[in-house]
Amino acid sequence: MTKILSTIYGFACGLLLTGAARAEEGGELPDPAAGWDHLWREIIIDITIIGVVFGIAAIYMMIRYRAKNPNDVGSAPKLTKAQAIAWAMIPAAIFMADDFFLSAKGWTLWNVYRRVPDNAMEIKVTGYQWYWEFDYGDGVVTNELNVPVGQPVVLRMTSPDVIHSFFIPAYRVKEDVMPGRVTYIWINPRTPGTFISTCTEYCGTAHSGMYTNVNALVREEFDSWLVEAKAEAAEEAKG
Ligand SMILES: [Cu+2]
Repeated sequence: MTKILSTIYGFACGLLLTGAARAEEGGELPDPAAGWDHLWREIIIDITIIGVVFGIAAIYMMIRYRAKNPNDVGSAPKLTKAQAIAWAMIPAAIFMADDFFLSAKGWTLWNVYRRVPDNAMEIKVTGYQWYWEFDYGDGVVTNELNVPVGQPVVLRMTSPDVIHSFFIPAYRVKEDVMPGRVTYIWINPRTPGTFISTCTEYCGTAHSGMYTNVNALVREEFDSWLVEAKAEAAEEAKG
């Protein structure tokens, strides 16, 4: 039995150490999406190991201490008070340590999500029943979101009608978009491509149609698009 306990303890220590070592990696600009994936994998690994250890212990005890005939009343050795407390507290402490460790990493990641990099480009997002509008300034407004690769982008979001929620699964970001308030998310597009964004707060009849593309364009492509769009907007403004 002490062997099982020490094995569990060994697993927990191993998790703490590898987790701490990995947390020090990185540097440059944080990538919320990568951080999210990392934490997700870590939680899955943790609960799998803990589940397997406990599953094995449970099966072992079911077989080892099963009733051999219907009149069996069992004859477990009495535990002293200290032993009973230790058996309850030590495994609980191991789990709690892992839980605290994971929540600490969760808070660290949350700080990454909430701290917008200084060099972030701002795009205003408005959620309407039932479409999205993206405002890049100087009269440039689109219904698909264009972002440059390699540049952090902060989305400042609001709505004139009801509560929506802006979700870009590929970037692991989601935030409510509502009247009378400006909420924000920031993303760090790393690879060119077309991704989906969608409304994830039921907002009326055509809610399910309230999705659009997120186009991550290479820098030069984005810049020339924006220059052109600004020129067009200026032309229109002149009438
Ligand atoms: Cu909506």
